[in-house]
Amino acid sequence: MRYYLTMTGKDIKLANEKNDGLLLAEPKTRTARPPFYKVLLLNDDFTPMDFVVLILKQVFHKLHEDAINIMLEVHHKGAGTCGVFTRDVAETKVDQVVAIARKNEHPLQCVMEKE
Ligand code: TYC
Repeated sequence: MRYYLTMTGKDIKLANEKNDGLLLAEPKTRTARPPFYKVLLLNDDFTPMDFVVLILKQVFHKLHEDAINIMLEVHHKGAGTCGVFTRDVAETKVDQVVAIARKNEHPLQCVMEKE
């Protein structure tokens, strides 16, 4: 007896000449997406505005105008999103920001948050 694997729409069936097929699997309709992480800058009273703009341009590749707007959002609201990344990239960005800030003796804080 010959068997055939058939696919009709999303159904995968094992069929033979005599029957219409046995349903083997209904594939998941949703494909899991990798988790993403938001990287946020936090406000403080000491880090110079120009330095924050520089960070946004150097680490997050923001255009000058966008960097100013994000910096002002952080300044006025307490926090602001610099970008959304996979976990490894987000961790690297956070580490880079904190390292550059400490080297320049600024208390700037940068954190990541699961989306
Ligand atoms: N609040 C700071 C100031 O007035 C500027 C600032 C903006 C600091 C954004 C941190 O993430 C920050 N100099």
